[in-house]
Amino acid sequence: MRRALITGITGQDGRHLSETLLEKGYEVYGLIRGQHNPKRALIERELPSVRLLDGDLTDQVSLITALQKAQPDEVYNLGAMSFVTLSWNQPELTGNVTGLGALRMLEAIRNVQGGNASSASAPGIRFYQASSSEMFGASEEVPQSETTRFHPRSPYGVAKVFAHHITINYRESYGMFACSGILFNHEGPRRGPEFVTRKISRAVARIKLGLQDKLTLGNLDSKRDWGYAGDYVKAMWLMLQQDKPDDFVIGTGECHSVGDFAEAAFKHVGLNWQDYVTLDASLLRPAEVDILQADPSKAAKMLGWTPEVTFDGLVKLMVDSDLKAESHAAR
Ligand code: GDR
Repeated sequence: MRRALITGITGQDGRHLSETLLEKGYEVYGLIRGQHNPKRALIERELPSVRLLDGDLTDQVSLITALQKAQPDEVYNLGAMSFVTLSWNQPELTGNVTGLGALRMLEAIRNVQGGNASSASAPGIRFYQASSSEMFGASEEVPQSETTRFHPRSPYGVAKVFAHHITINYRESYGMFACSGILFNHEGPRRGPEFVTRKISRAVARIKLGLQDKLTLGNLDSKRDWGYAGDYVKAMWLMLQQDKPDDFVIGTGECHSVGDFAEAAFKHVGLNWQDYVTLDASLLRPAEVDILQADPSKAAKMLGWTPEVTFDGLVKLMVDSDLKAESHAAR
């Protein structure tokens, strides 16, 4: 039985990836942080066969211990301080967790393998790094591919660039099977309510049910390539099944503005978004990323990966899920 260790197990992607790997027959271990982590109970309820190990990306000994306990064939580093807005308030924490966290895990892998990345008899642990389209930031090129130059616009984006390059560096320095997936925004009902798509879908459901009057947003003009998280975790797994480690852009190739998302979400419940959306300048970011659109042709060609859920399908999935959840909560 193959074994995988996932950091960021309690996040949206950690939960989707666990399900995908469990379906494939993996034994799944998840690193969980903190004594009173409220998400521990969620994982125990939703994914009872996942084995939780205490650890933290800022504590290298805990990573080594987790690797020794899990003895994984594959490590998926999804753990990060992942909310771009918060990264301006806590830039040092962001650098430590999102940037140096990847380095600590790579070093921990080297440590448990006795300093060797791999040998013919011990092929070594395969490592996946969750890189992000935020690394492209203000890049001049649209759409963005694996060869597009990075110009990150937030402490989060800068930290992800470090993690991305250190992953490549460990591959080149030590021959590690280390891959980066440059994932564009991926959403779904499990997305945290601080991110714009879920903020919108939740508000639309609550407005429709009479539980809320208005939705306050920041920049309506920024454009993102939004896909479904359930599709994207499959690409992570595919990357680690290839003959050679490599980096891949993962996205739909389509992009829409925040305003487009709001319009489609309100339309799905028969409402006009302009009657409900108000703007708040305090939600604008110190530096914005105007447009992200993926060129996922390398992933299509080499991994055979294409997304299944369309933009409209994603909006409906999220709004319908929130309508169900909010109507239960209102009872
Ligand atoms: P992003 O996602 O920063 O792209 O990073 P987010 O959903 O937070 O923002 C997308 C765009 O929407 C605009 N926006 C708002 N954003 C939020 N959160 N709240 C608002 O009220 C609001 N109004 C407008 C933002 O300015 C921005 O332009 C996500 C994260 O998951 C990262 O961790 C990941 O790496 C990238 O996607 C790919």
